[in-house]
Amino acid sequence: MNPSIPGCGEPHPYTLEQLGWTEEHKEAFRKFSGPYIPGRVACRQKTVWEVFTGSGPVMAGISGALKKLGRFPAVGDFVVLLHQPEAGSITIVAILPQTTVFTRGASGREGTDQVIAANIDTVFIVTAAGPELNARRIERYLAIVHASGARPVIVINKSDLADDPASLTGTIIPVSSGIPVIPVSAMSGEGIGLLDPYLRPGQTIVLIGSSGVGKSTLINRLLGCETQKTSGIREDDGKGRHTTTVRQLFVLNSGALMIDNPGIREVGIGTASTGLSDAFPDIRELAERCRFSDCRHEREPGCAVQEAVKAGKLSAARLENFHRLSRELAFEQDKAEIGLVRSERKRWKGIAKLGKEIQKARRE
Ligand SMILES: Nc1nc2c(ncn2[C@@H]2O[C@H](COP(=O)(O)OP(=O)(O)OP(=O)(O)O)[C@@H](O)[C@H]2O)c(=O)[nH]1
Ligand SMILES: [Mg+2]
Repeated sequence: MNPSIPGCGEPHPYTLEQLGWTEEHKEAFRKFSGPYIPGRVACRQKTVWEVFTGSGPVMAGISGALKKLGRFPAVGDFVVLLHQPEAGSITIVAILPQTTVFTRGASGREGTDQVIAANIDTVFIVTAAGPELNARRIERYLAIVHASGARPVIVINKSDLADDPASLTGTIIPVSSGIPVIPVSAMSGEGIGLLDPYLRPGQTIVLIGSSGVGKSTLINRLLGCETQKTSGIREDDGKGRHTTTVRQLFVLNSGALMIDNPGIREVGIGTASTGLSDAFPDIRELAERCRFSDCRHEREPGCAVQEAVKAGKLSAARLENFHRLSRELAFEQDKAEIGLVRSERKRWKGIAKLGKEIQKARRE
């Protein structure tokens, strides 16, 4: 038991700096004075948020104004709390500006990406030895992580299951474009030290990856205790079988902050085209030599990308995945645009209605 860790004993208060609070946050918070206190969202349970403040964790709801705006704080967000001891309530009234926003990719009905976590420095894309190890899946993850602004790191877990652990990186390095690829065993602890450079105090890391790759086992290893449930027996949420069902932020022994996630079954590509371009820098570079600047690298004459495939310099499967993700991106962008038009139309209808009411009131 480590009593300084929530879940391993009594939760201790962390200073705001230990929670990743920077000069920028301090500056943004300056306009709030009086009964307001800052904190960082550690967990969300439907309509209640667990927030770590400088004097310990609190449970809070959100203000009606935030609800109306559809602004729901994400795990990792720095928020402003209104503490009213006489009413016995603590309410989140504002979300401080986010440095990075990591989204699920697929946009919702209103065309907005679903936020997984905010203010993330590094994303550990966790995969595992065995059939899970798949270059195409990693390309997809890289595209969404690049779009978030956070730094990606690829972690291949369960290296203890591989006959030749060194060979694990061989499948992934060709698609990683210089991104670190680190084989580890969360179970035995092998290779865990290689993650140290990313686990500095105040740094925030989010774990993403399919269910069962060992994200929670990795958290437990880094916490030094069995806080997160990891058993092979899983709760069925109707969409798949996940052991972890809520997103949660932990403070590690190293001082880094780490967010565990329920396994992601399907990640959408999102709406930012920069992510796709950054995940395929080889194609981006080749495309500069295509005859046509708007070449789609399909059947166009003078296509340097197709030529590279023919010459065996670029894998056909990689190009095929690039095409698949590009189509998805175009679809998501269209959906987002339609969502924007819809919400704009709704806004104008509201303004028109208000105008009519004002005119009517003037006549009366
Ligand atoms: N052999 C081996 N098994 C591991 C390792 N890490 C995790 N496991 C096992 O893999 C199973 C799944 O681990 P979890 O940590 O629950 O996986 P998860 O990614 O958190 O899964 P979800 O919460 O469903 O997303 C458990 O039975 C773990 O004991 C490892 O390094 N080696
Ligand atoms: Mg888990």
